[in-house]
Amino acid sequence: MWWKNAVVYQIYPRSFCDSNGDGMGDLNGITSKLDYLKNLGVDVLWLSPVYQSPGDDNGYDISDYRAINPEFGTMEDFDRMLSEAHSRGIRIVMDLVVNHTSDEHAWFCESTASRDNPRRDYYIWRDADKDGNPPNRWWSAFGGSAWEWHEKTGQYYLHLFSRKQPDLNWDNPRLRDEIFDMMAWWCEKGIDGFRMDVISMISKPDGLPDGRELPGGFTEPDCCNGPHLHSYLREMNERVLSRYSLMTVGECPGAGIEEAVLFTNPARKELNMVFQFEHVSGSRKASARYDKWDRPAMSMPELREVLSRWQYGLEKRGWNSLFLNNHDQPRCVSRFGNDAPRYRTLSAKMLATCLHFMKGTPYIYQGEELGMTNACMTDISQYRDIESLQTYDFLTKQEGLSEETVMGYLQAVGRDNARTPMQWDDSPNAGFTSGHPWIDVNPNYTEINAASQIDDQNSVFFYYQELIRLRHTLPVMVDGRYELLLPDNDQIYSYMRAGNGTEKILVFCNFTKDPAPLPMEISEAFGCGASRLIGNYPDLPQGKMRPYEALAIYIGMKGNDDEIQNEQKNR
Ligand code: TEU
Ligand code: CA
Repeated sequence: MWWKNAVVYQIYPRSFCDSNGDGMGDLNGITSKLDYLKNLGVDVLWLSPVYQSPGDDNGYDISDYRAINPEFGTMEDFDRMLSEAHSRGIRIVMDLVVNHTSDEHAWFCESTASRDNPRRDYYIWRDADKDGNPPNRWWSAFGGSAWEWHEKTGQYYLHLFSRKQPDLNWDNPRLRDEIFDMMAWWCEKGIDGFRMDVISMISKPDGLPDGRELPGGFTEPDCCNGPHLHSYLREMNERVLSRYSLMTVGECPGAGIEEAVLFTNPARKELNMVFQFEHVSGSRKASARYDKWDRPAMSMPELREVLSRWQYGLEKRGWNSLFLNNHDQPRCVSRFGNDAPRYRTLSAKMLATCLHFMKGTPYIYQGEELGMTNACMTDISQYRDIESLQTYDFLTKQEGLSEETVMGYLQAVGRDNARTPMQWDDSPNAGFTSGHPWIDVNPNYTEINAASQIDDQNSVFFYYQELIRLRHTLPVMVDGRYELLLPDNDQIYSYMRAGNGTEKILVFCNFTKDPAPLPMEISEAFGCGASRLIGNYPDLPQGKMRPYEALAIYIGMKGNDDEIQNEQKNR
């Protein structure tokens, strides 16, 4: 199971590297940066969608699964990128978006042609109720009703996301056949796995019942973990996944630990791992009328409770994905750390330490390895994400919230924060494009960019490189059992990874800008021959942990200690 030792790097292609000056990242841009990624040390690249798409949801609205969006290049460009990655020992995982297609997909064009078209029920159609209203009051994730009226055939169709993303009807075996054929087609091309977009939503609840009440008279579409979900995944595994050496990760909104075990328990032959969202959904200790937008940030003790529960929960029963960032989340150094210039590098390294020493497969989102921060977009015209734009309209126009309040929400947790161009160097547009970028470059690119970090031993890049190297060389970092330490400390998140024998790693992370009393476990460990694995200060803490200090120490068989210390000396 190669993916248990792997570190995955997520690329958002449109914002990664533009090779032809049209302001849009592309496949040849990715190919040109494979040596950078090899140097970082990552094993797998997960590409957000590059398939043919009108771009309503930046490619998560696919109109042809077997064609490359010309904005990103050609299928030849894709094949070259794939073989260049493989020649460097890097694997490629594609984003599989099969809960819905674009409304410009040929299947939907047929489905809307007539009520008796053979592909009509590839999608989810329902009659209006007696008053002409939708069959239920479900809310779409991007605002408004989850139902769109289709005049020509006189029915509503379901779209849990944008109206240009009609949901597929997975209860239709012929639809499943077409999906599995398409997946096999990509596997035959030699890709190494799939990240499966909102895969927990593909089986809709019988009768499509209204969920909990939401603002605007809508209700929650309770579509996660539906009645046939696991049988569809077992069918997918049997007919496609089991026939190739793949890594599969399901994006599973609504999945708790027990669902995650059902997805990832190897005996069940479904998926290798899942993305759960408890730790990136804001504090559960406060109510929020508008969910992620006005939900207060999670405190470290809350974050520690969630992450620890998942570490314990999947031990010997499944496998965790470890992430604090992706293309839908604000930048972790801004959300969980401190992006003020004085603390940005320190807190970025601290967060990386906290995440990477846990049990599971770590995911690095493009730019996270540089400590890239949230963008500061002050005008709604700078925003590109359909979720941001439709939320802005709903909250200002329907809910009457002030522009200032809503812009504050977007600046804090909007998805555009993750989608500003990768910052390569301090040349115009951060070296991302020689043209006009599709979205503004974060102005701090002059201070935060790859060129200034790849040779700097104190950079965030160098620190991630070392964390990845440690994961590739320390089996206890992959297999060791997780055990929480200092459970009541409200500044320091500390845990242990225990190997079979006496081997263990102790991790200490001060999540605050205030010094914290030095845990006695640190001095005790060094008292019995521990060695420093990595830390974000040049020397060991004396008497207290310093602002955002992170420290990982190794206690193991004597021989290994000497090896580790020699390695340290030689670096
Ligand atoms: O995201 C699913 C999802 O739940 C997101 O809506 C996310 O939770 C939300 O944006 C947080 O505010 C996947 C993709 O990652 C996302 O980019 C797509 O927009 C969405 O599915 C539809 O394909
Ligand atoms: Ca381009």
